[in-house]
Amino acid sequence: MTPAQDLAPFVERRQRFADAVGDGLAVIPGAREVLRNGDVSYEFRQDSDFFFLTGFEEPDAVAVINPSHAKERYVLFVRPRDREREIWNGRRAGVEGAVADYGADAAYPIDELDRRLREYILDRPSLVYRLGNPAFDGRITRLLAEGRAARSRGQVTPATIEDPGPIVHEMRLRRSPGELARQRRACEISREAHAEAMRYARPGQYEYQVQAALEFVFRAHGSPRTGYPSIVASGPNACILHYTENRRRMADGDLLLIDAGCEWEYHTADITRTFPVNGRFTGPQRAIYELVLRAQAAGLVAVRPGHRLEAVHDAVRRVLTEGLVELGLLPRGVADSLAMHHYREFYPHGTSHWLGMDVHDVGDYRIRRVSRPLEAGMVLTVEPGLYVDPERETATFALREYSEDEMWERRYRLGATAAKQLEEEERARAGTIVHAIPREFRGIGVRIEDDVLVTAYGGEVLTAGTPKTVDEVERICAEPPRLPR
Ligand SMILES: [Mn+2]
Repeated sequence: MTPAQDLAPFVERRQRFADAVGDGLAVIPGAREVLRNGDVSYEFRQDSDFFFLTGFEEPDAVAVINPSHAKERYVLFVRPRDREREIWNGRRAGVEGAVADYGADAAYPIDELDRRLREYILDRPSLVYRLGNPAFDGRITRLLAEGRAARSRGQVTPATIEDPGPIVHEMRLRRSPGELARQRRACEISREAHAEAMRYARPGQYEYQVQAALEFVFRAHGSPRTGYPSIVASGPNACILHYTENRRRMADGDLLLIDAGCEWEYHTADITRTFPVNGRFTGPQRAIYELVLRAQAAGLVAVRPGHRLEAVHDAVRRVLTEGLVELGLLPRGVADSLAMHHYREFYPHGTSHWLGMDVHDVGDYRIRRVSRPLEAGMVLTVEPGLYVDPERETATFALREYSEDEMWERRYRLGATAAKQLEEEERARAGTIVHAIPREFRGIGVRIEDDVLVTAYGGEVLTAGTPKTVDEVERICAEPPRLPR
């Protein structure tokens, strides 16, 4: 089997990684197959860090990066060729392919891993391995314990374990031109799929039928899989943030919230659009929709190199709060509603996450506790939303100002459960105000999400062109679908 990809980017990434590993020994396990039922496994997808460094897509592989070794600086441990197993389960590169097609200095059958690692750790002061992998940690512990016997005979074995996560994740956070091209392709296909979903949906259909149309477009363009389970949430389901059952029958007058993106060569898109199933927003739907749209526009403007990530969230919640006050959804004025975080009743999630090989991609959001400045090459989402509980006639707001930063610190210090309990107590002590939720807004859930590249000049919306204004949305909803229904 010949890999379809160019090896150069992987060679370059491994070189940068090896520079950081220095005289240590890095062990990077790939993903393993997980049994689903009977003889069936869950669909396999390679671990993102492992793929980033190797380009190798098979299960049960381990990469060893050993920069100070005389010959075997990059070694792959893989499943060996096996005619019978390959007839049942598909082709394998084998040790030959790992060297010839993936650029390893040497390759061995995965069964030889423990024996070879025992040799490799000798005279290596540190082991670079990410603890927290339940299928692998025991092996590493055993290896180090056995290594002590070698120490007693005077040989050096690793005295420290270093986490490769921060090294690899900082590399993944800033997109190279090649990575960006993949990211753009995922966004492009996903844009087409969202547009078709808008054409396709109509009252009386089930959510899964729209999901099928959407994912047909992904697959027909050659995307191997979605980046995460598609959320196709109509009517009150839009108020369930990670709704993935997708089996409700859609009614006339419903909004449909779709949060879905496809993967393209290990990069994923993440787009959310909300549109009326019958093609026309009602007055209250439109009021909420346009408010979320204005908030998103404010968030997009705040994406600039040098601006902190939290500036995006600040811009979004200010606009949302102003609008919520104006629509009568909040009991107090804008300043109080922001200081008391009352908008959280309707906007309980954050505005952005990193986007890349994983939908919630790696990379720190804060550095030494301070929100991170954006840099050219980073990709993030901007995704404000408003969700009005379909069942609650009133909402209770605590009259208590607080800082979200302090709440995070506290959660870290006390643990989530104790922090939550303390927060409940404080809420109970503070006065509360019960506010009636205008009936016309109940059950409306809207989210609008785009993917944005930070450039030297500002934000470039990679998902631009996905219908978004009220006019654009209503126009495309009126078009006949391209897929049969
Ligand atoms: Mn998202």
